Amino acid sequence: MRTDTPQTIYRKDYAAPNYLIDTVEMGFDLDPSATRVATRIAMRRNPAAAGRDIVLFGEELELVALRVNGKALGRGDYRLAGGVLTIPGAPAKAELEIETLTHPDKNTSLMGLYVSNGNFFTQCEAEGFRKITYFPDRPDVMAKYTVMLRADRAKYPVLLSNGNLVEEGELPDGRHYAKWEDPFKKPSYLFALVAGNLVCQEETVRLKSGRDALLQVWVEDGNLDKTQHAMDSLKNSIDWDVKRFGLDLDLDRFMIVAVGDFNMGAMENKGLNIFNTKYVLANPRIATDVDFANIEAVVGHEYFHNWTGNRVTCRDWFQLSLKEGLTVFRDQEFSADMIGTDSGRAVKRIDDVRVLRQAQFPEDAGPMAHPVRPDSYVEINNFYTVTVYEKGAEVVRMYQTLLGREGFRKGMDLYFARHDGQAVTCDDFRAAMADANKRDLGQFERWYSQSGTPEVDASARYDAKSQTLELTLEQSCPATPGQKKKQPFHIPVAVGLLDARGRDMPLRLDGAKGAAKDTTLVLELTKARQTFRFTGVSEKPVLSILRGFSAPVVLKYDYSDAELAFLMAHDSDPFNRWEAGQRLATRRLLNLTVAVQAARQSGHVVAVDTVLNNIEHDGALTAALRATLNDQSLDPAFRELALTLPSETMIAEQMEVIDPHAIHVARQFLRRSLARELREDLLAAYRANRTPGDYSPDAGSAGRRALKNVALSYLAELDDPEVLELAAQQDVAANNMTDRLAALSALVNSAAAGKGEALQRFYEEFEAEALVIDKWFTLQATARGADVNTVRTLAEHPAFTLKNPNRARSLIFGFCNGNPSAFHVADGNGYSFWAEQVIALNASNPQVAARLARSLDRWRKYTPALQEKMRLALQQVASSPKLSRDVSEVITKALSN
Ligand code: B3K
Ligand code: ZN
Repeated sequence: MRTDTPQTIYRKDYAAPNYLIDTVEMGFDLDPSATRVATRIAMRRNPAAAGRDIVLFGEELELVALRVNGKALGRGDYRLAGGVLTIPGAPAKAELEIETLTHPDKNTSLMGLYVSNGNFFTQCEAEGFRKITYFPDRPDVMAKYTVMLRADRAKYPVLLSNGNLVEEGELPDGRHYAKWEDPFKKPSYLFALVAGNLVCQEETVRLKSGRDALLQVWVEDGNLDKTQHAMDSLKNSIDWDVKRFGLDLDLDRFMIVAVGDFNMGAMENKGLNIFNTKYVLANPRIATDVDFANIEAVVGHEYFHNWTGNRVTCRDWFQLSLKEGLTVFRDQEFSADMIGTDSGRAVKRIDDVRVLRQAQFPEDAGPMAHPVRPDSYVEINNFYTVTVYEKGAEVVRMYQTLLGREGFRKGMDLYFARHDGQAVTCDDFRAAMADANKRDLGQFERWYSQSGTPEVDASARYDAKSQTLELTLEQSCPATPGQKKKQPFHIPVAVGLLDARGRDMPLRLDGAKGAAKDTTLVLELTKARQTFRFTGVSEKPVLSILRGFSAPVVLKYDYSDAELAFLMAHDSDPFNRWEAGQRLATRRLLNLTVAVQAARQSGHVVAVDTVLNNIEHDGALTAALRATLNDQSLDPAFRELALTLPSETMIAEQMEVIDPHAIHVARQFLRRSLARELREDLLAAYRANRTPGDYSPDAGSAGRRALKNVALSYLAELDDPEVLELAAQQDVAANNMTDRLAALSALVNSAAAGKGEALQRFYEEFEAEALVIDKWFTLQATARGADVNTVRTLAEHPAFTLKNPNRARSLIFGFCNGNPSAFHVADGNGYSFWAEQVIALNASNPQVAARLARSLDRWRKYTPALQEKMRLALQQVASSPKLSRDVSEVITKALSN
């Protein structure tokens, strides 16, 4: 446990490494209780560096021996303090030999070398390599690695590391060895080893270059019936990267290994990707449509890192979005292309924007707000955030929006031509985009340096006489920690105009040459306020602004309800078509929330429902949703999204002061009234979208299931016997996890008598499937009626453990982040529970603890009574002993910003 006073690291302090490395040779004698690691590093002084010392990082290591050019160093020859080992006065060329001991079975942080279910795994990004050996563990030190693994053959028959297997054989005492060589130089964070009792599905594929590559998916025995989808996704990723970006696999062998204990989703180690089982294992029995889609996305993401991250890596961790934002953008495009259809692409886009708004906008508005390229950090693991990833991906997407697909590709080509094999910065990427397209992207830099979500206020004036439309766009950005004032961003705003019949009008900007032909124009907003004049606008149009969500901003425009319903029915841009419905629903939900609060305040004893039932009925929303639900020309997946109301978190972010309970009551009320009014339409959609026959996870079938199941979830609000019978039947008859879970969820969230038995049956059937039991915990933690006591009881269940990150997330995060009204219960019990869990996790796994710690980020936005209780809980964590750097940073920032 690191308990030293946390230090802040600043981007401006970057200095090149004193020494560069050519080769690294490592020998591992693997043993769960004490693994000996012998490392030989060929170093030479970096002519570009100012300092002369050899600087190595190490954590939780026993140093056994240290030699420079064959000479053993004594305690007087080096300094060791605060995890930094410094060797002064070293020669310009140094062969460094280091022997260390680590204790993998005691490693509960899951960083460095650790044991999961008896097998060895590593996780080195960001700074885990220093838990294996002393090393210049920073991404701008790239080297070629040769790795020798030795272990007991019976217990650890499989020995894997990066690159190619060059030798293997027997050793005395039932041990064996395998030697691996990685032909590419890489930073230490991409090092990996796996040793254990594993089996694999493998396939040889012919690459574009004509070479053959061996693809393998490694899992524990008994899981080979769950690897096909990951293998297919990998092959599709390889093909896609060649087609879209001309990037081929550069290795003879590419491995994916699944592990049950993992802090995040997956890791792109060169040639040896290590994955959370959640993003590998799938078959219809255990995985939902969403799981199948996520596996495709994550397999793609890690594979795409091979070029964007591994061949070209980050100079320092402040540049993390250089590889993450870009690779998320690439995986988003991959998933969209895999669906293929325009409407499928739109559905994917809506999904991605939903994640951004649900998680990144609040981050940008909270105490942990940071630019896409942060200026400082205490613990880098805290900066693997939705801002660096998802907002980072939006920033990359904006290049494509501004430069066009071809221009973007030219920029990518130049980026690789210039920087292959290097560790570079976000500025280098931007320069490649600018130079390849001969564009000035100077102002675009602000997307990297300024935090906060910009707001764009739009207003329009139509002049019938001159047939012109003036669209004025005004941008601003709220203050964020450390950044009071912001400079204007370079914002691409895609705009369309609809005529009275809902058709796109051809667009022409004042002064533009040629006839109007495009129906969407990308306006470039670069000033604080700008007016764009459209000419030849023959009638007063309805505006469709920010089509496709062309920039990660909040768009304010004074739409009338009628205009929104019109856009929802007609906009040719599917994103804005969906968006119009969301705006309408948000408006309604906010009004209802205020009504709930008013009813409570007036001290009425009448049920809030009675009050809500009396407030003016909103026909516009119901009618628009009915029309969408019944519009057979629309993709079922799109209709499902249109029917899904903004989440409670999303509504909360729209409020000046968050009142989670009122939001919950309002949203439930609206769901129930919609279910009542649309009952017959929902039943019809339910029946029409069944997917009989063998299960297939393709987007079309998944979309039909999604629509059918959202219909079921609405209908279950009615608690009527006919509907509950449908759910019960589906629960018994389902041939796939998507339908099974949807049925169970409908039952559990209703007043159905048999829900207890259904839950029990589900548990018994899937007891041996950890990933399904995770779903079982989440379902109950987020169920209507679940409270702190429900979760405390579940935490006592024999299947629950805080030590497994997936399990901890399923129940604890499920409740704290996924059940806002129960978590924010007035007595503050949710917060006490949270504090206990953060403190418990802090002792075993700081990274996971710090994620949970962020559940109270937005505490200052809540009602005063809740705020006070949250502050106490935060202080309780702050004052607990032995706080990790990870948790301490999050809590300190929450309390101070
Ligand atoms: N690069 C890893 C994330 C590592 C997280 C370290 N705390 C996975 C990914 O983004 O592909
Ligand atoms: Zn990534």
